[in-house]
Amino acid sequence: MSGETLSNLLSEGRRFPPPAALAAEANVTAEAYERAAADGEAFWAAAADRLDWAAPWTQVRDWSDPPFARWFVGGRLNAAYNCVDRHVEAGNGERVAFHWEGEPGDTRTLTYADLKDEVSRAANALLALGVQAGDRIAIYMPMIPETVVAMLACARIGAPHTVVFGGFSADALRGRILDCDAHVVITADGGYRKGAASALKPAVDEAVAQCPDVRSVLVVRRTGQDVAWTEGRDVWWHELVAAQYAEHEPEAFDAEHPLYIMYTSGTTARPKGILHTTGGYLTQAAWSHWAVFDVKPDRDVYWTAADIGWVTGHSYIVYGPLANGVTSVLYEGTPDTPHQGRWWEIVQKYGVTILYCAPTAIRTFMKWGEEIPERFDLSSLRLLGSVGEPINPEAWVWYRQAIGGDRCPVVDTWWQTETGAQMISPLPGVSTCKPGSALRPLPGISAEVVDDAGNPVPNGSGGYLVLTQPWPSMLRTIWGDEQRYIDTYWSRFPGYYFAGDGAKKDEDGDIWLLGRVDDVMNVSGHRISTTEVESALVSHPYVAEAAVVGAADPTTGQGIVAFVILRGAGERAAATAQGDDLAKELRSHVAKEIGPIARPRQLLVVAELPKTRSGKIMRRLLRDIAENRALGDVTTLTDSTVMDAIREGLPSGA
Ligand code: 6R9
Repeated sequence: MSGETLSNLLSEGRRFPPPAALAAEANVTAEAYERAAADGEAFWAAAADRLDWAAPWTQVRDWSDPPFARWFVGGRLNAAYNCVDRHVEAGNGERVAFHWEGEPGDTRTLTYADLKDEVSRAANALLALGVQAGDRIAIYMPMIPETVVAMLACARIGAPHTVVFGGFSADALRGRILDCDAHVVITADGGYRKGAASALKPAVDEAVAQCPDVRSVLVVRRTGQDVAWTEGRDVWWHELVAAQYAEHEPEAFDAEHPLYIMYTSGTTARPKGILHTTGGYLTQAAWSHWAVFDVKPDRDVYWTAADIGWVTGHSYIVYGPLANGVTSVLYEGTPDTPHQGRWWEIVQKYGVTILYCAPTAIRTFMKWGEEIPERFDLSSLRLLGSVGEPINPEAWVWYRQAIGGDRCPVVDTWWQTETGAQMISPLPGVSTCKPGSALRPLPGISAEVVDDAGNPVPNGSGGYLVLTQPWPSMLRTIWGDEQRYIDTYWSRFPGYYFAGDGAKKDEDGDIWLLGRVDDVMNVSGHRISTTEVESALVSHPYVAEAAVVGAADPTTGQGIVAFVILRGAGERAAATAQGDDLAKELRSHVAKEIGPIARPRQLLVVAELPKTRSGKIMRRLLRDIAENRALGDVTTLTDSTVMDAIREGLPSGA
């Protein structure tokens, strides 16, 4: 990826400076930003003061044995105490921690005082089940308050949790339970999704049947649906937890005590168990949440509209917001149940001020049309965030205008399961935003874009994103596989962490993420990122969402195949024009926007795209279709029927 890379994204010229009122009161001002960026380790030492430590640390970071880092050496703390008890002790027990909204419309409000009681009871319940510090616990739950309570109860007694997304199969769950050798599973009978009760317990039963070491399954009753019951192993949450004392004395653990394992898919079939520890993780989750979202705990109503089974839910539904003592919204269900305005109804109802979600959601809302959010009062919003994939400039601008009333800054935050917290992002009171760019590394973070040989590229060029210094919330290893940790992240560019993402620096040195490096196509020797072609397609008024893949081509090496979802205008045009004309127009539009080399060889209109739980398009499966192959592994798809629908809609021979 060098000078040959085409430069459509870099011609994006729109600029959005911070609103004056927000800048004047911002948690991080321009002056503080300059100072922080120059501070190095002292910056993180100050950030760690956001937490309550039971014993002080003696060294900020220990990088004497790279790539194995230790942060806040010798410090001791309890993550749950920091997220819950200390806010109650400070007199904020009556502050709402979560406004929870169930999909069917039932609601619950949990104050920090409520949360302290619930977490203490759940911690006592886990102790009653024989759990000890260091034991792993698997959590397979819907988006209900007990999920947060379960995670914090684990943290409170030093038992690392591994949350497995409720949409994953019994197979996926079993693999994770076995990999980290969890002996206890916390689950629910089911949860509500798309207007119906969706069972979870049967998948646990199926998974655990082949996990001989699982001795207890703690089950929350959410939907009331029938469940099979294994006496002696299964325990109802409402029986065991409710019977416990609401007092539990939190024990302080070493800063490097494991907090959780989050599995993420790699290039091979076996998922990687990303290990996060306590002090550094909580410091960076709390600091980034405070700085990037400019949260004011006494005023804001904060909402990360993501699943807790994704790292975004860990850092920005649970640990970051709670460490900061913020009021959050937690929503169980899907955005179009019972109607396509559900999110906006929730924003209006709770007066949400800060919203954080994924580009895929934003593009879906674009497809549904701005008339839907227009029906709701969204004037409480003051800041918007994006995470999970590169956000196309058109989607960014739509988000700012249709949702943010053209007054809310949009922060595009780049990070990974492995980084634990946000790494590259604008700061809303400081940065002039550019649609589609995550801009600069946050203070205390060192990122670079390098060429094949590991040398920094000049401004205006593209390459590979690397992190050149360790950071507090970095993964410590891959659970049970140190060699894989070294090989995957630290071997491609010695001394640097290789993120696996392509990126460009523009003329100002600002960073534009281009997607995973395996999402780069090679067409007649030209390297073209899928993100650039997708952004060109989404900039056409007919297109809501696009996924682009490179398919093997006998003459050009790879040919560009585009799958598009139409917006209302596009659907009307498709009804009047010949399908071929529409495809031709869109292909020409890409040629005009980027250059003739980027004109898709083939363009298919589809109703849905295959996505993972975190909203990432599974281009691998689309490539299978484009190359006429049998489908690869679909276990991480949120909805496996999507692939059948795409195949059925294909013109014969495609
Ligand atoms: C938090 C999360 C990590 C991968 C990452 C990159 C993509 C995330 C992005 C982004 C462009 C952003 N990604 N945020 N790409 N701009 N703002 O998503 O973690 O599920 O581990 O995915 O997601 O490709 O490498 P995870």
